[in-house]
Amino acid sequence: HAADAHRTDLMTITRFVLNEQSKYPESRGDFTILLNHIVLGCKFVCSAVNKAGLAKLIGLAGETNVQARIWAGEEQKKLDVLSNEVFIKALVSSGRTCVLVSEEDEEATFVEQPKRGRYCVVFDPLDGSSNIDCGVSIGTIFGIYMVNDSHEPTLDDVLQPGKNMLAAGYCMYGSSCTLVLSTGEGVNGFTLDPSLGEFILTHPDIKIPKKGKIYSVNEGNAKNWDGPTAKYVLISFSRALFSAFTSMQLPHSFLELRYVEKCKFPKDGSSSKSLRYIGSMVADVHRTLLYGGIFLYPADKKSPNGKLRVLYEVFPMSFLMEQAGGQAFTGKQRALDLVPNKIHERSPIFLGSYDDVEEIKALYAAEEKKE
Ligand code: P6P
Repeated sequence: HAADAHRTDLMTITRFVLNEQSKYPESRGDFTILLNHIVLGCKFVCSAVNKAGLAKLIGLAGETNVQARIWAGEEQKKLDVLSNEVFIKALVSSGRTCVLVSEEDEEATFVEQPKRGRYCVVFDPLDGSSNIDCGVSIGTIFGIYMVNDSHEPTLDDVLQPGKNMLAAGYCMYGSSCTLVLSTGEGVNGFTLDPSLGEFILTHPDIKIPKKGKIYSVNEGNAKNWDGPTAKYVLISFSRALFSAFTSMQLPHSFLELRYVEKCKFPKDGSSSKSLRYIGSMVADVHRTLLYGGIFLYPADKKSPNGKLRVLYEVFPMSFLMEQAGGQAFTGKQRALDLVPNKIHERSPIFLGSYDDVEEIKALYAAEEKKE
């Protein structure tokens, strides 16, 4: 009967959040309604992303029917534009939002009465969309703030530090559609069951391993990295070369003791890290969350603030990492303490397993001491 109970006791994302919200007697169910509209957007995008792949196939086969033509590209809006429209409409129609910030829109959207609610949502409707054509997983990333004063919402309601977020999550569109969410009480993963059209709890209480064996960074940017990152990743390369040709270990005093851990040659002789980099943040972060390790998008000479956006990439992923027992660092401070001045501001980010991020923090601290 236990197995049957498991099969018939469907823990959908709505039911899960209702259970969580029931701990707050004052909650009026608004958050659950808001979340349901975000979930609706994710279901639409999941379907559209899958069709886009299929439509390309149909398109290639010279299919002339209207539906295929729409999807194959002639009339099809770019998927990220389409996804953005769907999320904006879903969030406004929820009647629970007042300020919306999207990666796709230069300006914030202020929701007019009578549809105005208490929540501010910052989101990237389709992050990594350049990867659609090669079938790499992409995703929607979102964060939710409570408005300071629902009568006069302003940009200040979204220019808050990430630690003020009430909830954050992402939905990854890959071989399956997985929604990972935290409302501030841990991290849970839900997988879309297409036959039910429901997200079912499949990854309860996700905890990131304390230390991992994977580092995830675009090493192609290495020539432009600043000191600590380059040393963290590249100095080990010279050790590798030296050791390979001389079968000796370089004396650590030569390489400055502070650069203790290396991605490729940890000092303590433990196994080296592997490099895994997909170039789609949701996919790289999801693997880091489940397997452990560190994801880095450092500042570099070309982009002094890194590439990733604070509000709807750095903050939600940092929120999830902390909730799962990991941490997130900008090179200067805890990522969630950052106070953005502009809605599309960027920041360097190092996030993942607690111990791995500690290593990069030590490198930056050492660099600071030298200055
Ligand atoms: P790069 C995708 O374009 C994205 O915004 C993130 O999803 C991803 O982590 C990053 O950029 C990849 O950037 O410079 O390595 O191609």
